[in-house]
Amino acid sequence: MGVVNVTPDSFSDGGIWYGTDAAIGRGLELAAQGADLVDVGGESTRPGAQRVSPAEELRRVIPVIAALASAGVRVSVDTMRARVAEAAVAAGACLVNDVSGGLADPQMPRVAAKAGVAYVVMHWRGHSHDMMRRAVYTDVVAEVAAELRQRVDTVVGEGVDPAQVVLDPGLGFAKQPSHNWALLAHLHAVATLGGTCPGFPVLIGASRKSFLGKLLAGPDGPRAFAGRDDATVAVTALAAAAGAWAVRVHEVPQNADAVRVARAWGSGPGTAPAGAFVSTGAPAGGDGPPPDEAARPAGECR
Ligand code: PMM
Repeated sequence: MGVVNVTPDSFSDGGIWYGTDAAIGRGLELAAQGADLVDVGGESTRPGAQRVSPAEELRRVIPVIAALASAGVRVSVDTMRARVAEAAVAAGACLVNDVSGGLADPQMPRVAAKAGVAYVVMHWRGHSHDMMRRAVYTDVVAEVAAELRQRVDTVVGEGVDPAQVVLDPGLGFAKQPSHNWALLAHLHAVATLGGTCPGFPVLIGASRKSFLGKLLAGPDGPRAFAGRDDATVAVTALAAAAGAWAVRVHEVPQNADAVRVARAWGSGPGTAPAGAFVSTGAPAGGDGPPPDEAARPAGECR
């Protein structure tokens, strides 16, 4: 999943793809580079970010989504607003990526259900302006799994087909670096909602995030965004080998290569296949292969 932030203020690429034409061009480029999905967002979620109006968000994303979809690109919309998701699906989006997992806008699950598209339910504890004060956990893996479980139950209760649900641990969203690393090391627990169900597809968004900058810090402080792409690729390879369904990244070619390496690594005799707990390679609800038997939806978890 390649990222196109049509924003002036996203944390690592804010402003670069802000204009409609620049954003369309970037989306086409990411697709040509091998992105299976292009994720278009019009609202920054970096720590401390303030919200934009619905009208401004629509103005930013809809022409980009319409142009990409009509060019044959599979597009997801990164939004917390039902109204934006609805317009995005009408413009051709095939996945709703809701970083709030339906918490920010109570209409969102119903819109996703009605649209019948894949729906990313990310772990989230509140809006960006003060989310880091909510980064308090005793057992981050168990708590994230339990909170995701509640969200899945809610969205399924609102009519979302469990087979369309993709989970995301929400790296950096009300998470300190140690929380992100713990979640990455326990993707199976995220996928299975703490072992309470066979497993959902999992999306990972680590690309260029500040926990990577802190890991790679030198005497002058955290590594700058531009120097975090190799570490992003390392996370991609490890996440893909652990079975992640997709990774959300700013730079596609090297991450697509890492996914290929992980697949090959798991394909030899006597090895567990990459994607041991989730399907890989095609969006849920898309026209790719159905989820593995292991990746059964929440409806069968009870
Ligand atoms: N991270 C960002 C934005 N959208 N969506 C999902 N599903 N998961 C993420 O981790 C995620 C996201 C923030 O990163 P950006 O500012 O580089 O887009």
